[in-house]
Amino acid sequence: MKAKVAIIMGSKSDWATMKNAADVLDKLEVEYNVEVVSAHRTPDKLISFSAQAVDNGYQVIIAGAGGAAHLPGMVASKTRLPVLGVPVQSKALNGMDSLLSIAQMPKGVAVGTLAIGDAGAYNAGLYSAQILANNDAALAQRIETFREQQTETVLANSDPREE
Ligand code: RP5
Repeated sequence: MKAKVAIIMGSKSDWATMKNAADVLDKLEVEYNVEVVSAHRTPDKLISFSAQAVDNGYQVIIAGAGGAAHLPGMVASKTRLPVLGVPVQSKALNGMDSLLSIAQMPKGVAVGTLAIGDAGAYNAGLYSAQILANNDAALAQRIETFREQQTETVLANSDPREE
């Protein structure tokens, strides 16, 4: 079966962050492809990737970038697929530049913006699985189980003084 989720990022240096999206998709047994697509360094690839995304079988695109993070917005400008934008934590401005670049889209072109950094990437993976689960009962059950286990773990470790 073809992967329905694409995880793309502006640079190989984003992988340490974007791996969090892959990790939760692995946990939930959701297939994905991973690729570097840079808005500024490979603009033609960005256009062709986005324009062909529907025909290539994708249903959700997770796009992470840092700094002048134009990747998610530009991908969204070329595809009707839901685009989840992950602001990578930049060195110079701690990811505030990434966040604002991704979040502040003009009316009419939507990007779902997640939190800065690892949690944002992880939640982008989770969110993409939740979107797919609307049409996949087995995946929906795996997500329910994941949520129950997460709650049980927190409840079983409720004393903050214990390791
Ligand atoms: C952005 O520039 C990338 O998404 C990355 O977060 C940042 C720095 O890229 P490198 O210089 O590390 O390749 O396009």
